[in-house]
Formats: sequence, structure tokens, C-alpha cells
Amino acid sequence: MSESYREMWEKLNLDLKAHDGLLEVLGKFYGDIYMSQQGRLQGMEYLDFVLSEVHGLRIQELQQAKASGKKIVGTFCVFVPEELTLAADAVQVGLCAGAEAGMEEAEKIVPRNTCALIKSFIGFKLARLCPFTESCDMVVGETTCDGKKKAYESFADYVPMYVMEVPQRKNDRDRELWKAEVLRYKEELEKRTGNTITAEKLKNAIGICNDRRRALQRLNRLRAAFPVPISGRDVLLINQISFYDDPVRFTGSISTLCDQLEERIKKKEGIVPENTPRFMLSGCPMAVPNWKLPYIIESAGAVVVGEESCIGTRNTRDLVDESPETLEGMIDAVCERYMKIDCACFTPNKERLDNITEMAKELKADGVIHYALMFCQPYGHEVFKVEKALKAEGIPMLSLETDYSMEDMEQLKTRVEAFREMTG
Ligand code: BJ8
Repeated sequence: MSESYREMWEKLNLDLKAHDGLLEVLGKFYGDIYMSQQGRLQGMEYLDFVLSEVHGLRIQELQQAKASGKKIVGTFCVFVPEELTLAADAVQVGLCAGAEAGMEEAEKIVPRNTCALIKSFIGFKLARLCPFTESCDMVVGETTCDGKKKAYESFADYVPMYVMEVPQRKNDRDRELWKAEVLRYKEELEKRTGNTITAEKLKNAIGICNDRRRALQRLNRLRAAFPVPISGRDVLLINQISFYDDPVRFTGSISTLCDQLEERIKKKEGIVPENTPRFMLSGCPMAVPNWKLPYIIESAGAVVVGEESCIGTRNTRDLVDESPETLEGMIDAVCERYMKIDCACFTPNKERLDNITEMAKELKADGVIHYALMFCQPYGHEVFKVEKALKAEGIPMLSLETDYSMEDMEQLKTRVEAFREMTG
């Protein structure tokens, strides 16, 4: 890393020593999990580069955007409408974290039995490890699960917090509440950025976000080919990077990668042999650098062909209707699209069961591995329903509960291997 990065990190008040340690561990972890793969597509070099520069070049870009007067908005949930953020000429970045750093610090302000995702983003802030959080002018939370909404109350002492209320049901009055919240967010953005969200700007932003979703949808279709042309690990990484890379640049790179995938599919080239068991992941989001489970699955001789998760198809499945021409019509279309998100925080949430079974069938998955983070009530509760729905379709499921520690690697590996044998 260049000296200019160190200066930048210093200005951002990072704990430089601890941050050096984090980058070292991350680099090694990435090398073991990603660079050791054989036969990766050339297009993955872009992703390798972006990841290697995650705390360098991308942060430099954010600082340059700030210097030119743009605001940086950090988020933790796919419910925050990026279309509005972009239409206000701001930059949106995901702040969810998938590493164990700063857990002890985090436990000083949230209970021990809080899920690792929450503890991680708090830990990264308190241990002064995350240049993204430090770059933010506004951090947007949401009232999804109890863990998050209570954690934001405490987190507000450390970051410029704004919280959107997400309804828990999907009836007419819930939709009204959501629309009011989207409008409140629009006003807040306009106030904080000093920019007015016009129909023209929103139309452009809807196009940018939809294009990214379309590129990821294409990737998801292609990855499901026989034999599987790209590893699940790589697709997870692509989804993770989609949360903090520049959206237009990202879409262009993923489209190039998809062209390469098409070539590979034409030649019937696989990243694994055609008869490799195909598993679909379902459940909690896996924030960067949480690559543990896909790595275990793919080291156990199976391949991941889909992620039913917010860092996966839940975030890319639905597009915003692009036909409205008025600002009000576009805002309605944005509200409508976000209300299709089938997060386990909703009750009832039959849509998710339908989406999982349909996706598993489409992908011709040999089995589904349900992943719940320890202490995650919403996804933990839905495990039973998901298993029942899949069983009715004759699709086997393995339920795993874990966190970000590496202590249970062997145990998870044994269970995944047994599942692979059972489904094979
Ligand atoms: S829309 S899944 S990104 S809330 S794992 S913090 S649910 S206790 S992340 Fe999520 Fe939005 Fe829903 Fe998606 Fe709570 Fe569970 Fe932790 Fe979670």
C-alpha cells in the first residue's frame, strides 16, 4: 500500500497498527480462498484488484467525491433505496462487515448474544478499522430486526445516524407507511446534500441501479449452466463488491465477465466436473470478508449455484418499473419494488418460501444449505418453514448456524460432507 494511503487512513483516524494487522489477515485469507482456485476467468482479475484496493483506491475515490462536494451515505440493509441516494448526487456504500474484528469493543455497547453481523459493524467502528464508516456523512439504518434497530440507538453516539422505518407486514397501510418513509428519506437527502431530487435525476438513478441488477441477473442465469462455469465463492465476491464499487463501472466489468462466461459455456468448460453436487445457499447475508461457508462447501467437493440472500438474489431479483415519467410515479415504482423484498423480518413471509423453492428448482440444486447467523431470530425462526417447504418439493436441506469465528470449521465441514454424500 502506498504512503498516500497511510496518510489518508491517518486523517480518517484509523488505528493504523490494528488496520495493518487486519489487511494482512485479509490478504492471506483471500489468497487461501480465492487465489488458490484453478481455472478462474480473466474477468475476475478486476474483482481481485477491487478487493485488494478496498481500503485504498476506493476510499481515495470517496475522499475525492467528498472534496467535490458529494456526500457519502453508508447503509446496512438492501431496504435503503439507492435510487434516491444517487438522485441526490450522493454516493452509497454498504457498511455491513463479515469479520470478527472489534468484537470485544462491540460487546461494550450491545449484548453478547447479538448476531455477528451487527457486532462486526459496531466493532469495526469502535476499533477504528473501517475507512468506509469514517468516510460517511450519513449512516442510514432501518427498523428491520430487533438487534439492528436497538443497536442503531447506541451506534448513533458514534456516527451521524438516520433510521428508516421498515414495516413488518405488507398490507395497504404498511405500504402507505413505507411510502411516507421513502418521502421522508428523500427530504432528508435533499436537506443534507443541498440537491433537489428531480424526475430526470431519479430516472437516471433508476436506470443505473436496474442496469446493475440486470448484469447480476445475467450472471446468475449463466452460473447455473452445466457444467458450472464459475465458483460460488467468486459469485459471492461479485455480489459483495456490488455494495461498494462505483455502480456504472461495476456493471461494465460484470458484463465483460458475463461475455467470458458465455464463451466458456459454449465450450462446455466447467470450473468443476459436470457431476459435482450443486448446492444453493439460503438465509442471512454474507458480508465481505465472510467467505467461510462457501469455501467449506466448495472444498468438500460441491459447488454453490445460488445465494438466496440479500448479498445475492434477494437484492437483484426485482427491478424498478422504468415506465413512469413523473417524479411521483417513479417514487411509487421505487416503493413498490422495495416492498417485494422477502426479508425474514416480515410476517407472514410466505413469499420467501415460494422464492426459495422456485429458485432451487430453477437452479436444479441437489440440495439447499440454510445459513443462519447465531442469535439471528428472524432467519433462525424461518429455518423450520423453509425445510418443510423444500421437503414438500423433495429437495433436501441442511440447516447450519454459525458466526464469524473459525473455531467450528471442522465441524461444519463434517456436516457439509455428510450432506453431500446424502444428496449425491
Ligand atoms: S432485508 S436480511 S439486509 S435486514 S443476521 S442483522 S436479520 S439478527 S441482515 Fe438484513 Fe435488510 Fe433483512 Fe436483508 Fe438481524 Fe439476523 Fe443479524 Fe441480519
